[in-house]
Amino acid sequence: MNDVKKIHVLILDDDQFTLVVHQKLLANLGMQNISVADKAQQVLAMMDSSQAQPDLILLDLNMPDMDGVEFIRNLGGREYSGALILISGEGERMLQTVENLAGKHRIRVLGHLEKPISPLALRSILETWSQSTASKKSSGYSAGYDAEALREAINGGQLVNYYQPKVAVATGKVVGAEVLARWRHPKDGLVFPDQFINLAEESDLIDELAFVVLGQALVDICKLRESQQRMRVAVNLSMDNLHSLSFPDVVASMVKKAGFAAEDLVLEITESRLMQNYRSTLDILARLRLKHFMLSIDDFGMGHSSMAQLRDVPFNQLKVDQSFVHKAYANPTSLAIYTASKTIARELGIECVAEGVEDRKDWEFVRKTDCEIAQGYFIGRPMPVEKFSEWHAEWEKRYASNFEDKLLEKSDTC
Ligand code: G
Ligand code: G
Ligand code: MN
Repeated sequence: MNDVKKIHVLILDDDQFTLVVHQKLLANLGMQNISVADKAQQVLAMMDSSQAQPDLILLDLNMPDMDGVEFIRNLGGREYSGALILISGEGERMLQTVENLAGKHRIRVLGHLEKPISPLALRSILETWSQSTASKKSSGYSAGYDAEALREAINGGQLVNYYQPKVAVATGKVVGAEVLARWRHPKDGLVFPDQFINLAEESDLIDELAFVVLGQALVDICKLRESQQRMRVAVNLSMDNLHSLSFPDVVASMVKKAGFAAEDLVLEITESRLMQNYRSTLDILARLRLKHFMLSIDDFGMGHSSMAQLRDVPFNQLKVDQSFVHKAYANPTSLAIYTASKTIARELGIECVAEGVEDRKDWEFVRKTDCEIAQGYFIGRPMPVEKFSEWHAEWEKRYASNFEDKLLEKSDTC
């Protein structure tokens, strides 16, 4: 993508005039390898006969023969590995639904644009694409690890904890950090959790992983507290951690040994699939709460992280999923869900955390809407423990100056 001229872009639209206009627009952005088609079938036939796929398709959703949704389904069947930009005159919610659907087919959607498309908006989508392909390359991970390699990594100290700060919105005070596990792979560099958490769950390694992460977190946070004020630490748990009835006792003994207060450990629980054994999961969660650990419902509003969970489990913190926070000020659907989640937390008398506070506008939004705690790239990215104190000092300066100084840009790179 760095060489814009070489990217093969295909414009698919049943309207001839739109084809001409969009072709011109892309040419103005420096693109030289552009093809056009007015029928989806034509594109699929071309892909089948030449075995070649465009790098990017600008896809009109409303087409009389095969519509955009059907076309995406067919692309999914052909394991299309390029990207899509959705174009339509339909409203935002429809575009988002289709964007989601494409994700289910493992097709990357760079964004969506309403007709007539604005050259500026198109350029900004393309720029973000080029940046993200560049950063993917530099992280250099390769998918498909096996359980043995992961077991070695867990036992051999290859897992490292990264810490993402959480701050009180009203005062800017740092209240804690969430631990996000990383695998420092000897060959592939830093590997992210989406590459190994599922594997750990499937190969019965998730308990070992959780204990290593928690053990390291207790050591790191105790060290940090020597130089800073009291801080909570939040550890992510998988539902698969909650089937062994002795789990709360193991956690309690680790925390006690570290001289850590139970109420300073937050356990963030996400449920990506339906609970297998609801009775023992509830037993474990209830006992964790009895021992005064904080229980946080993570990614609230997504998957099975639902109202029923909130009713059944004694959670005392709710984390609104980032998809309802980032840019919520500009999206009426997200805004409605964010506001309702905040109301639920308030009615239940539990803390509310907004995740995904990615830029200054998101920060202003959570401040205006009185959310208690915020977390996101605008405040700080996940970082190794050695970086935390430096980040903290910088954050205090940024906050004190109301983010007017140049340090603002720095938050994107730490
Ligand atoms: O770290 P990233 O920034 O990519 O996190 C991706 C997801 O991985 C998050 O949703 C988080 O809940 C999950 N995750 C990160 N660390 C851990 C961990 O130690 N245990 C479990 N179960 N999930 C984790
Ligand atoms: O456990 P949970 O699903 O909440 O994990 C948080 C995930 O969100 C991690 O992968 C973390 O790196 C990511 N994240 C944290 N802050 C931001 C943000 O401001 N923007 C985006 N896009 N992702 C974020
Ligand atoms: Mn989390």
